[in-house]
Amino acid sequence: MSEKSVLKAPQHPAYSVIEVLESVESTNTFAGELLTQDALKRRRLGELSLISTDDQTRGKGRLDRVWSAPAGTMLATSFIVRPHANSARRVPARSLHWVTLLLALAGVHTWQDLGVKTSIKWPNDVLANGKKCCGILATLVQEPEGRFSVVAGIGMNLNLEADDLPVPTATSALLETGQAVDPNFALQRLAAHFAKLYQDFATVNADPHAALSGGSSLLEQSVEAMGTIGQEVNIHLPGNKIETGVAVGLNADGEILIQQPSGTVTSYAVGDIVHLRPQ
Ligand code: BT5
Repeated sequence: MSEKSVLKAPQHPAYSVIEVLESVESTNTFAGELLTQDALKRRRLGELSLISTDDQTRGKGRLDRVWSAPAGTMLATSFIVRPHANSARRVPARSLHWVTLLLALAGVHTWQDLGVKTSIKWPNDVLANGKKCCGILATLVQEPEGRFSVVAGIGMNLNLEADDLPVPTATSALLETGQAVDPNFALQRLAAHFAKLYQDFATVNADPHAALSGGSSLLEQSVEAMGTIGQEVNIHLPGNKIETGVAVGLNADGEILIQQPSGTVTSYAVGDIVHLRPQ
């Protein structure tokens, strides 16, 4: 076994603050506190900052669920996005929900760099071979001065062995490729992909239909990377409701479109999707 590599702060000009922590309860909680507690620290965050660790001890999922992995096996990174810090661009508060998809796409590109083909499961998972290798949790935060920012966290399962998996539906880069991943390489790639996607999107004033510098729009890139589209799915809705249908697309608000057996197409902004026929 090679020696565990120490996580170091990557260099990237898009980020005002890049902080790598030896250990933290939750990078999302840490980032949220940076945004709300100290005006001086908050101003230093600029438009983009990131916090990362490979030892997260109380990781959060959605709806009070837990995100967990043994120390040293999973890269936990939170991006702090403050569009209002850059007066040259217009990313209105109502467009901030797109940050989840921007981060999911950055995750897919990073896994590609690691030699693993992945797809996005709407709204916030990245899957490899139908199993979850990344989870994403984005939160809208109102700063004390009134402006809205986003904390978007991603957990990447890099070097978990089969015995380390917290749930049987999880997988890791090590399990998919048989090769251990250098977390510094993964973090450097993730930071670069997210910065490029976010900056491209901000440059077109957060228009999901506008062509980004890669050629296609955010909507087109998301649909292309989304394994959910074309799948027969169950969508579990708040209040224990379940709808079944075929996921046929995303609308201009990033909501999933589900076609029910009757032919009616309904859009959903939230919900847990279960793919009924794993890819
Ligand atoms: C998520 O929630 O998948 C969001 C996970 C976000 C984690 C990142 S790490 C950096 C940042 N800081 C944080 O505190 N959080 C973010 P959800 O869709 O609710 O899925 C949670 C479910 O995924 C759990 O109930 C488990 O079933 C499963 N799970 C937990 N740990 C996992 C892991 N390491 N790999 C795969 N699945 C896992």
